[in-house]
Amino acid sequence: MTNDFSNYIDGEWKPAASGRTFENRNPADTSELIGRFADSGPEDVERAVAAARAAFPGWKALPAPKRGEILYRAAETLVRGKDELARDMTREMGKVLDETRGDVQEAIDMTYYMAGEGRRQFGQTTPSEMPDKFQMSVRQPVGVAGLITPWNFPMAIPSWKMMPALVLGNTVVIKPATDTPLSVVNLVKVLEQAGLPKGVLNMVTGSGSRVGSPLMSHGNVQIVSFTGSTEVGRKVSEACAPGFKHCHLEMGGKNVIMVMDDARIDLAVEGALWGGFGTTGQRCTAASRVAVHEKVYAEFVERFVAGARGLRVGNGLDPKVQVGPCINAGQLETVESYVEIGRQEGAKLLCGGSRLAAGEHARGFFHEPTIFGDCSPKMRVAREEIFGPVVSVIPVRSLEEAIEVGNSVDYGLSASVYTQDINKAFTAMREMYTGIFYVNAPTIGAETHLPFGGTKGTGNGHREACVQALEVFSEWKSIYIDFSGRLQRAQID
Ligand code: UN1
Repeated sequence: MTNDFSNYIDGEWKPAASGRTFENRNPADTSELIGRFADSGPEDVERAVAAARAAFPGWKALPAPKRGEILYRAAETLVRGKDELARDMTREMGKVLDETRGDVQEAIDMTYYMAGEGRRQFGQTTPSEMPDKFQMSVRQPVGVAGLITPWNFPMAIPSWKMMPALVLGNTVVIKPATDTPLSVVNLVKVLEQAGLPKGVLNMVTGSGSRVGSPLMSHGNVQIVSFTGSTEVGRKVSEACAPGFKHCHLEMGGKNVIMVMDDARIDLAVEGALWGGFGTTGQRCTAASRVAVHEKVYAEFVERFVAGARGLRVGNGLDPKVQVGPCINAGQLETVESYVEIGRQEGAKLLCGGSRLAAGEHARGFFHEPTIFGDCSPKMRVAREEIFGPVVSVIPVRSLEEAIEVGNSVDYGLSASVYTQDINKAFTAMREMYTGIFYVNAPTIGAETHLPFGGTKGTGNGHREACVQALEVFSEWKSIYIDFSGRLQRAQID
């Protein structure tokens, strides 16, 4: 069955003004058409922003606990629909069902969390320097939020942005990734059903150039939140700068697992397999580098390679499959080009290295789990984000060297250490300049109630999830109330 999906503007499902559509196909089997979606342009963005702007005063005026109640109802619907939503997501994105269920779960967690924020959103009160004067700070919504979301977490990341924005009283225009619009359509339907007033949430599907660009530079959009590549993030930042727009960026990663000589090798191998090849390596938190102490290097590599060879690659709907396809032809080509770069740089190809195109893999974008060994930290495969099933293993002589290698890249999202020595664990935790750090666990798997984000080329100082997300989507107002009945002059009286 083929479905046509429209934009969602001012509480109505409307095709693109141009009437054009684009196709969304299953990356595990491109003969399966997921649906046709509105191929929108600037005129659709204009209508969506106008609707969001018109809805803002009413939504802002609704008491925050009431806004939270709508989110709470949405979370309950997500819980009930989890399996079906996960299946839709696997069909359009490719990752295995366990992982798409995890993705929906992250959306559920964030929705409940932010529903609770409807009854918190705490400000401060502090004593005044003067008698008979009271002072406090309160959060205020920023206005219309433009959200630009990626394909690798098709429902989780949209909800990480949407839920804090909404509970704080902002209205939203979201542009989902063209590879995974169905999951955002599903999320919008859930919120519609939960009773969100019209115009508060709007969705416009289409390309980055015809939808994303006009959205991020629109004069009536006050905050832009983007997750995607560092290259595009820089463009978002530049588009926001002239209007001093709030801008939240969540970008690339080149995350390292450090395996020390006292580590539990079985745990480290399992962690590297899950961190490196889970989601086909298409996570910004993926463990795409492993720095291994020379004393355990041979043992680790042997077991890691054996594990990678044993991973079953295929259609994520098959419960026996562990690694799904790359998201699209372009991403698969990027992976292939990096395999070639690694070979030419002299990295040792230990397993994988080719796309899979025969039999059950014939109609999808599959690539073998690939490991390069004996990498130097200067190699491009050990420094650049590949966003695919490719891991570079780097031998090191000490924890200090592992930390230096770990910190030597342009990104700073996540890092991990495997060790039984608490002193080493704390040293690594303190010295790794990343936003997230793990001990005896891989670099992936962040939960929604701690801040999520990174340093350097990964982010621009903000964090999402947890209460830190409230900072992105609100502004502080400080209020002084003088009830002395006379003029009190601060710093003078
Ligand atoms: C991402 O890859 O953009 O920590 C997000 C994790 C997930 C989120 C990843 N909870 O790996």
